[in-house]
Amino acid sequence: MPIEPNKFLKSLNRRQLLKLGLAGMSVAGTALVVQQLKHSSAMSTVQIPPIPDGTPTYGNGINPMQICREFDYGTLKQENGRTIREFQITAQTTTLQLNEAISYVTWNYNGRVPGPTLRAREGDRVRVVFLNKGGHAHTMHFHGIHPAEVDGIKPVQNDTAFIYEFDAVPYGVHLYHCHIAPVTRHISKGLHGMFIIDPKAGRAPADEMVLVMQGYDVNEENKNELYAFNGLPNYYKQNPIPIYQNQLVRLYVLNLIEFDPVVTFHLHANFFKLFPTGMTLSPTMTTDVVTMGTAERHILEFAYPYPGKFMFHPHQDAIAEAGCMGRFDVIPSPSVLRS
Ligand SMILES: [Cu+2]
Repeated sequence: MPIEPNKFLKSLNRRQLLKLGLAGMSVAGTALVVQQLKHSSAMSTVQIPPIPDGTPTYGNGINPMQICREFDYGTLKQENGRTIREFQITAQTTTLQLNEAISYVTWNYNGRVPGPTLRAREGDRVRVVFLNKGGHAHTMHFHGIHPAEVDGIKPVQNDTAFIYEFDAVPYGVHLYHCHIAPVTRHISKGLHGMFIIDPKAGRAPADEMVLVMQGYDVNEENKNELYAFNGLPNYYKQNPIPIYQNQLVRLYVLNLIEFDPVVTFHLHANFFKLFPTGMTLSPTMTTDVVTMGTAERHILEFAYPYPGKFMFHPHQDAIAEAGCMGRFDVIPSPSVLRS
């Protein structure tokens, strides 16, 4: 059974916290990092840079710098010898400030776009308690293998609830989204998120991160005017994500851009190993650009040998210029962390 974050934290002394890169971080930030690390077998080898001071939060409290490394492992229960992961999801309607000029009414899960990154281990039983407070009929349709009655196409009316329960198979990077017609509208207004199923044996320790690509059809003309990684246009362009030089980064990348049939994901000044749909334990290719249709998702692994700021973006450059643009800030590991 995985270690609960708070118990695990209390068991660490200051030196161990320093090795994890956690000393000096807020309790909330620390808990997130430990949640992220608790599946890895050699946690102390991964260092996570602290969130830079002054990193802004916009809109309805979404902080992309925080949610890129945030994973929801649910509440663990044991029933009949099986591990159950129970997740609580509420559909809501909230306004999000997309930039200085545009505020936009989103339909979302748990008040954020994208919804929480749900994470389970292969073979767990997943139970999602879905409450619809969104004001419209919505659903949760998961990608994966499950019975028809929990496929998430039957409308859940406003002010009602539904429980989706199924086995977490197969391992990989998956997703969930609302499946009420027009699905383009329900997804692009924000009802989507990532669903990661870890392989039983886990993966090598890495600085793990989620990037969900999304388009905003602000004018409701079935065409996107703005694009974003993790909800807010240009956020990571203005606030580069700090990563450590020479440390393995594992990106979970999902394309949920409606109305544009395909985008690529391109990484500057580097190459990445590609694990298609996260369904392999060995990479199938090494490249610096991967083409992704809507709902396609992959694991990308890389490390940066040189410090500095490096862009990532779709190479449909009009889409990048309309907000789907970010940067990594590659920084040397502080010497205190090397011991
Ligand atoms: Cu919906």
